[in-house]
Amino acid sequence: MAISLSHFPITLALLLAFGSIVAEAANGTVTYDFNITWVRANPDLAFERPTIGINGQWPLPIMYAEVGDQVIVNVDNQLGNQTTSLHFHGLFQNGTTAMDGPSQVSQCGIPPGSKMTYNFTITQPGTYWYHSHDKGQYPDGLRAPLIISDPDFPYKDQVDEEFVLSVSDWYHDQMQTLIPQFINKANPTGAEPVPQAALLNDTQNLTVAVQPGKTYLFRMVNIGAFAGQYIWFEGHNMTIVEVDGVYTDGAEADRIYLGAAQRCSVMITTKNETTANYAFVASMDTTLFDVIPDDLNWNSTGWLVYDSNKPNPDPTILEDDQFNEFDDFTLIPVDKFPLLPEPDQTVTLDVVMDVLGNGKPYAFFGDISYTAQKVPTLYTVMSTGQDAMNPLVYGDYSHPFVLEKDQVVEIVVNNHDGDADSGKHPFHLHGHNFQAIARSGEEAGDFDNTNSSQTDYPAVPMRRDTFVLYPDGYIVLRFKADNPGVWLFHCHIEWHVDQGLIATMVEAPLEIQKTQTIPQDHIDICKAGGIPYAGNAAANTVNLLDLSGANQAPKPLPAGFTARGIVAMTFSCIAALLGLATISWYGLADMGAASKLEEERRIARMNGESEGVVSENSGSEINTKVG
Ligand SMILES: *[C@@H]1O[C@H](CO)[C@@H](O)[C@H](O)[C@H]1NC(C)=O
Ligand SMILES: *[C@@H]1O[C@H](CO)[C@@H](O)[C@H](O)[C@H]1NC(C)=O
Ligand SMILES: *[C@@H]1O[C@H](CO)[C@@H](O)[C@H](O)[C@H]1NC(C)=O
Ligand SMILES: *[C@@H]1O[C@H](CO)[C@@H](O)[C@H](O)[C@H]1NC(C)=O
Ligand SMILES: *[C@@H]1O[C@H](CO)[C@@H](O)[C@H](O)[C@H]1NC(C)=O
Ligand SMILES: *[C@@H]1O[C@H](CO)[C@@H](O)[C@H](O)[C@H]1NC(C)=O
Ligand SMILES: *[C@@H]1O[C@H](CO)[C@@H](O)[C@H](O)[C@H]1NC(C)=O
Ligand SMILES: *[C@@H]1O[C@H](CO)[C@@H](O)[C@H](O)[C@H]1NC(C)=O
Ligand SMILES: *[C@@H]1O[C@H](CO)[C@@H](O)[C@H](O)[C@H]1NC(C)=O
Ligand SMILES: *[C@@H]1O[C@H](CO)[C@@H](O)[C@H](O)[C@H]1NC(C)=O
Ligand SMILES: *[C@@H]1O[C@H](CO)[C@@H](O)[C@H](O)[C@H]1NC(C)=O
Ligand SMILES: [Cu+2]
Repeated sequence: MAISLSHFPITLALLLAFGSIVAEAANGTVTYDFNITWVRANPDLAFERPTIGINGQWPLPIMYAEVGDQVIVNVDNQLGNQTTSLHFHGLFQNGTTAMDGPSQVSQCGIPPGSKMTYNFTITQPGTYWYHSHDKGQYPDGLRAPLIISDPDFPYKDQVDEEFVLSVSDWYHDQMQTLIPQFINKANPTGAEPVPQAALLNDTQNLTVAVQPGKTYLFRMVNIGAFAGQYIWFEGHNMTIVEVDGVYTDGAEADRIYLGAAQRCSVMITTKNETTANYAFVASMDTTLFDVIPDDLNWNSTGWLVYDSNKPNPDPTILEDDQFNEFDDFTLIPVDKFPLLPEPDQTVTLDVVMDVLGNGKPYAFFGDISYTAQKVPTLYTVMSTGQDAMNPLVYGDYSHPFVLEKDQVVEIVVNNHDGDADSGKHPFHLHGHNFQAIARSGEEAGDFDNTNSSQTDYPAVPMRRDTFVLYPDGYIVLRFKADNPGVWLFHCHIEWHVDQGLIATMVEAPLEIQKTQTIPQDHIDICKAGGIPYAGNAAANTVNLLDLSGANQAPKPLPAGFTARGIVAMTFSCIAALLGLATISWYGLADMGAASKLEEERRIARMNGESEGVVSENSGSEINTKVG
């Protein structure tokens, strides 16, 4: 990492003396040179594994900038065997949608040996993170916090010092191994791989030296792949002051929940005496796991150390009912931005988990499982003229919604994920934060908008960019389409991204054409990777409404076979083959070659055809399915 010298002293001074100096507006340039390579890491001291590092290091550097800065990130992909890309989670990329990061959406994946530059202006303060947005890659280590400091932070007079604190789940296997085992005929129920450990700041047993009688700001970020985490500090309450970059009126909580990708900044005031040290805990939400392995410790402990000569006590074992449930829906933004008016366009998305005709488990909005297209969606916008307003050109399986400039858009998500034990989903929108105007509890059924009116919603709704949907319930979100760009809406559980739980918002495409350009180095990486960068989703540049050859999800189950039936059949077949009593992902290796072949034949017979469309493109879901 190299930070340009002109800017470094300002950032450093701010970090060291947060809140105690008056800084002038920065308007500097912050440059990061990121050489992305494989390194080895063992953060839970249980297993050393290849991990994706930057400039030979892991944990990765935290990115810092200030509101008004120009940020330049020069990425050099030296992984050798995988493409990559970087997404700056939560940044609106207003006017720079090409810098948003998801591969096959706003860029081509950066091939090994290639370089690409991200260049954008910082307009938002707060707590963010950056991560790979390519082929389910970030849980291999390519994720870290991104902090935007703000001379006008509303609580600056109350804060003495600040800490960044990441929480994460951690896997011992690599994603390229886990994804094909997960999206596999041997796993028809779609049981997600269970992580091996929970990490606090990419380690465990973290000690944080604190002084008595001071107020600390903890910027907490869940950079994990899957698990939501409960976080609490023994003997200390938290005052929430920011979620996902949105400052909130101070709200007291004794425990918070951070879904994957969510952020929360809290103020903690230390005690006046140094007679004891206090444990704090990040505890993975085990209701997401289909099985809890016997040897899994789903808690990670740290300590507020008042006196390093005193012992660090074990955390007290607590039950859920010993906490006051804090509901982020009740937060109020400091800016008091009012409820948006009735929507001009409503997008209703039903979350469904099901097997397709190839016997493998997928995730759907309605009946569409997102499938990456041949041409990145943004490049289709740029090369289709007036037809860019026609959703057809983006391919059905990118699940596109074309939004008109400045429309008020409402997204309703109903949770039909049948598995009552695993139905929580943290939904994330790129390019915006949204007003969270309704969220039901569990088992509420679908949202009924036939009789809703503005008065049913908070006058000043909470805003954030990632919001948790509960099992068999709904969420209702609103935003104004005032940021021309191509923005994904997806669940932030990386397994569900891999399974296709994604829709694409194509916002004001004609405006993008008029006001934005694609830098030459972005086009060059497409050329290097042999990826088409013009035309409709099927790379047809002549007949833009001819989508033949566009990538599709595997075919559905043949008529006459219900998903439940095939799951039961596949299940009993596998159970018989492997002698398993219950299907569980944990410890279940891929099937042996012989049984695999038999299984494939059997499903092919049911389909009355050979294997699905997926293999047509590349022979692997990893390349075709994952956005
Ligand atoms: C990037 O890292 C690789 C592996 O450590 C090294 O061989 C290469 O020289 C580095 N490149 C740059 C530009 O630092
Ligand atoms: C400098 O940054 C401030 C925000 O800190 C912004 O309001 C202003 O427009 C920026 N000026 C330029 C020239 O970019
Ligand atoms: C890529 O390289 C890493 C580091 O050498 C290795 O562990 C991994 O298995 C490779 N992955 C693939 C898909 O080849
Ligand atoms: C970044 O973008 C700005 C604004 O478009 C431009 O002036 C600048 O030259 C770019 N810098 C790099 C390194 O690409
Ligand atoms: C977490 O790690 C970062 C980067 O090393 C460090 O700046 C920060 O202070 C750590 N947080 C805590 C609570 O120790
Ligand atoms: C943290 O402490 C536990 C309990 O002593 C130990 O099992 C674990 O290996 C430690 N982890 C790290 C990373 O130090
Ligand atoms: C935390 O807040 C609760 C509820 O307001 C209060 O009962 C408790 O005493 C507080 N604990 C501390 C350590 O301040
Ligand atoms: C700590 O001391 C300060 C200053 O004397 C006082 O205002 C505050 O109430 C004390 N805090 C606690 C928790 O006793
Ligand atoms: C994790 O912490 C919770 C809350 O204290 C406790 O109920 C649970 O037993 C702990 N789990 C393990 C494996 O220690
Ligand atoms: C609107 O629907 C809800 C849920 O079905 C129902 O409880 C409520 O009475 C309805 N309100 C009106 C005004 O019809
Ligand atoms: C994007 O910038 C435009 C023009 O400055 C502004 O009107 C709009 O509110 C911005 N949108 C977002 C999401 O920041
Ligand atoms: Cu999900």
